[in-house]
Amino acid sequence: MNDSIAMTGVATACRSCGASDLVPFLSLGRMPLVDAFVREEDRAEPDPRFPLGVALCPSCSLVQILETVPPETLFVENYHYFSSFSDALLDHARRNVESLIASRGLGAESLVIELASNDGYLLQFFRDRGIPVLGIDPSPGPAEAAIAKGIPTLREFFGVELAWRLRREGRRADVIIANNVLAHVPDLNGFVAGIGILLADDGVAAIEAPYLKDLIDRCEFDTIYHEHHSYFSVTALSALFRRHGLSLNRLEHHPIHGGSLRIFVERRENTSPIVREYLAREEADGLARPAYYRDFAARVASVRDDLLRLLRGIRARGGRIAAYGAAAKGSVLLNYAGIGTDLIEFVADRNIHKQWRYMPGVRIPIRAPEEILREMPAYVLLLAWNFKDEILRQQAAYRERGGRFIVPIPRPEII
Ligand code: JHZ
Repeated sequence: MNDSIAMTGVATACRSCGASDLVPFLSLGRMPLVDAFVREEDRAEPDPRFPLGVALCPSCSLVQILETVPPETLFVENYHYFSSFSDALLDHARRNVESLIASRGLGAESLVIELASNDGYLLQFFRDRGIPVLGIDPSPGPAEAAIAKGIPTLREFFGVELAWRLRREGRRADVIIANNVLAHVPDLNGFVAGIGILLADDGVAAIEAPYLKDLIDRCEFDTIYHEHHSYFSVTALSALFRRHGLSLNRLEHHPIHGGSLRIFVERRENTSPIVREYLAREEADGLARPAYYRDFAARVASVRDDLLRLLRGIRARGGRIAAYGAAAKGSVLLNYAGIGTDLIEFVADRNIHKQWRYMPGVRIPIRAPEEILREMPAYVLLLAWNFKDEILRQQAAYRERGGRFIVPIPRPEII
């Protein structure tokens, strides 16, 4: 990878409704690509960096980043995220599948299509119940892992063109699943139009996306990076789907990834009271108004300052510090705060595709989680704070021996 990657552009209009009065409210500076984990042989090469600024569209309430890095750069050349490394995520996926099978009466005649199916972490549960599936994912590593598991997977980006091709082949989905992908598509309207084309007349799309209100209220600023073009309220989602003849009929609010919405979208309008409640609450809270976001940048800066003070204090007293979770959000936190090997010795991660690489930008080495017990640093900074319960359980021996975790978000805290 070199420095010559071109951005496809800097936004001047909302990527959902097209309004041109975007209101910027946070800049995280020039950020490397957060999933571009650096190989040993590339260590001397500088990371390409891109401006990372966030803005609100007051017309439709979509929050969005202003710079667009080409999807091929993000998801084909530099993507090492495999969903199957988190037990909590697998469990969340299994429960989602069971509830869809029951509520939709799915069987051997049905077709479930997942957009951004990654390594088949979710479709495997449908397949195990004899329900035909098709995965779509452009990332080579995860898509090949899915195919190796026997999950039919198209290694492609999804949009109107692919949706029409499948439909012409006679394939329409009874259920479309799209988890943590809506935020990732630069052409939001093309993607949603594709869902409209591919969905059977009485089908449902079950879509998960991190909830904007949780991000702002809990200061989860490290989930803002170039892979995530959009940050959704229910208001923004409802307007987006309506534009393409689809109705957001039902929603669930889950704790996964720091707070996510699971929305259920169908052709026929049948809006449930909970959707109306969320829309009314967002209106009352002012999620579409710039005032809601006014103090966010100051809160983000104070998390950074408190964390740096804490880490530097530990180092000044001779304490050793490691980190857990070579997460994309970890790359944001470390780079934004300028935390390098002077403060953190290594980052532990279970994902074998990330181990023995380096965190982008700050170049902290990534090792297996077993290193924590072997090295016994006094503190471990929990970069994957969204999997706190699972990771603390797994690291019980480290804590029993006196090791402490630092949870950075929503405010730095030692536990
Ligand atoms: P995790 C990813 O963000 C990328 P990231 C992506 N862009 C997206 O949208 C969000 O997910 C939703 C490791 N781990 O899931 C696995 C352990 O080592 O918070 C991961 O490398 N041991 C698609 O990267 C990292 O931590 C464990 O026990 O911020 C977690 O990354 C567990 C639970 C995880 O997502």
